[in-house]
Amino acid sequence: MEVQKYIEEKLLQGAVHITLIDPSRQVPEAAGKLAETAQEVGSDLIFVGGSSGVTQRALTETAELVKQRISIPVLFFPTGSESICLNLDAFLFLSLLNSRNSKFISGTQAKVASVLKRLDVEVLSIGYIMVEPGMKLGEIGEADLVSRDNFWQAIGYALTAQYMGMGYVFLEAGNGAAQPVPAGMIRAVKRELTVPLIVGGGIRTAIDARRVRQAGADIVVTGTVIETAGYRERLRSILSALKE
Ligand code: 1GP
Repeated sequence: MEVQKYIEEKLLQGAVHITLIDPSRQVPEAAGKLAETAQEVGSDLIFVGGSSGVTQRALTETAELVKQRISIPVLFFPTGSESICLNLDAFLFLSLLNSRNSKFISGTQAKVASVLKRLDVEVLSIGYIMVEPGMKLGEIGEADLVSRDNFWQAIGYALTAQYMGMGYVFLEAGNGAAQPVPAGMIRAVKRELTVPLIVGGGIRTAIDARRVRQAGADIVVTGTVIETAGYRERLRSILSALKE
């Protein structure tokens, strides 16, 4: 099934959860195991990517081992990496709308678009918006970060994504952020949108997940939590807060 259809169907049942696996944080076998746990506890999709220092080899091997061990869709998340992975279930076609560098808005995308077309890879178009603190992802993407209290700016970028025809809006606080995107901002953005809203960065506990979901996130991404001790139980409690 197409990934987009799969997500649409999942959204009809409630919140969607995505586990982000960073190939630079563990060996490929361990990444496969993490993905298996994520699927077991109820994650709906896996993103592979999200790191600056990942080698092409680590990325490819991780992607392969993750694919082998699970049946939920695996998507390539191309932020911050020069490496690329084309053989997954879909490719996140991200445009970092608040970057100061046009390379992250459409430049790199223009270089890979025809390859994706020729390989007939499914793409999901996403308006990616970096909110403070943005962390490493914000730095690499040369983002002009949306301040945490500037709801109007977040709404402006989110509607820009929607009016440009993008399928999803993604509010990102950054990998490893101390706190998620503020609930008030999520609520304000969600009120204006008709496309699904993805929220990621800094979501570590069931309380965070519930707050983000209740504010209006349709899709919630967590990464770091799977790299910490007791991750199975932590992820399980995040999932039950999201799916309750
Ligand atoms: C993916 O950056 C997030 O959108 C993941 O962030 O590692 O803080 O969960 P965490």
